[in-house]
Amino acid sequence: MNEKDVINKLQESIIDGSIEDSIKYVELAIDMNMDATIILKEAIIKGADEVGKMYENEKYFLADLILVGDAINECMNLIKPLLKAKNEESLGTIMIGTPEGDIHSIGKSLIISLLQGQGFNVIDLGVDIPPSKFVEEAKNINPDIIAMSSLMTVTISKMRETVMQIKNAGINSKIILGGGIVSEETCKSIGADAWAKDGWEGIRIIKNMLYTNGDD
Ligand code: B12
Repeated sequence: MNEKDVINKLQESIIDGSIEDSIKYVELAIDMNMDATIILKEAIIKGADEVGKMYENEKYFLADLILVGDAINECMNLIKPLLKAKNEESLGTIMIGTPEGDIHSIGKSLIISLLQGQGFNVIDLGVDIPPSKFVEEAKNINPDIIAMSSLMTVTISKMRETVMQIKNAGINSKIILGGGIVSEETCKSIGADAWAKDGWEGIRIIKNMLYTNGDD
């Protein structure tokens, strides 16, 4: 089997929600010394996107999505160590969470792996996080950036409330949003500093927010 076959097989296993096969092909890709970013982009994210379309076309239902979510999380656990940055010094601290009302976690796991891979220290608050918890943790952690990941329209008002509470508490961390429902318009209406349409754009924007001469 060549690299392309392994990527295709991994993508298929994710779409099928087969945890056993997903693990088998991720392990094979790792044994073949494939680049972790390629495994992530070409197999895992493409598989997740495909499943999203199938759900929207009513070919998949919630139970299927739960299996897919578990398969993706298992794969992420295996490739996370390979994404770890080689440099010991942290590029900065990012605190991230999914706002109250939303339990989607796959995109958050992906952006966390990408950020850790670049050398950021990431503190994950988890999912369904109320505004007060963001504020409380930001006071303890003093992060350079506060990030929110959301896929549900109903959480827009919660994100707006979170941003307001963060600012009212005098916390100066920059705020970035990501996830399926975020756009330029929502970012402005929520009052955040930035937003990103995908994980890689997010990394570029975060670097630019922290270092004026960041990678472009
Ligand atoms: C998988 C999934 C689930 C799984 C989640 C499993 C898990 N562990 O996460 C389960 C089955 C649990 C689920 C539940 C529900 N879901 Co759902 N789900 C999806 C689905 C199919 C895929 C989401 C996904 O993981 N995409 C893949 C990841 C990689 O994409 P991503 O999150 O966008 O992340 C990328 C970028 O956005 C970016 N990113 C993400 N976060 C951040 C953060 C920052 C800071 C940055 C910079 C970047 C960044 O990085 C990633 C890589 O590029 C979507 C459909 C879709 N097309 O998106 C529906 C979808 C999100 N779900 C939806 C709904 C309605 C629900 C339920 C309410 C269903 C129900 N009837 O119960 C519940 C929600 C319960 C709740 N309170 O949250 C709707 C939301 C509609 C809306 N706009 O409000 C969607 C859009 C489906 C639809 N079309 O109706 N779901």
